[in-house]
Amino acid sequence: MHVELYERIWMWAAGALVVVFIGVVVTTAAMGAIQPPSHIETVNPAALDQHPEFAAPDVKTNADGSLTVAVVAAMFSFTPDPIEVPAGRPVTFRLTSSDVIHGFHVVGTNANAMAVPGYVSQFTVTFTTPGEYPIACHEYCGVMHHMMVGKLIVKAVER
Ligand SMILES: [Cu+2]
Repeated sequence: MHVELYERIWMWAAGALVVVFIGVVVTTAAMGAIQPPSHIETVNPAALDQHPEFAAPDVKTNADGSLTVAVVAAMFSFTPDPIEVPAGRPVTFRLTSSDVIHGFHVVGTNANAMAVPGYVSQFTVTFTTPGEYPIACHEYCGVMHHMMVGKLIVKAVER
């Protein structure tokens, strides 16, 4: 079968791009740079008030000194608010929403996730710099979206 030269060049170029893209995904995944959603945990958004963790979301200190923070986002606030954690310790956030999709971004840090009704979003971050950080909702969630701000207080650890 005869294939024009330019056609052949573009076919090989497209094939090479596919190989490069797959290589990038495999390499970064193998080196830990990609963390795809690994923990698909569902929750009934209509029954959060009876949920053992999300009925009264709060900051809990684990036996190893790390912390787990359950957060419920709802129009137009985060609970708990403010969230107080110590600096220098791993903090695992577990987020969900009771109504619509919200965002959860601790401004100035890489703590950033979506709070999706029906699902638990989990990520772990260690805050090293004490201070007060605003928590912004970054998914448009309704007329008062721009007022949906929480606060994270990172306390200096006493020595
Ligand atoms: Cu919002």
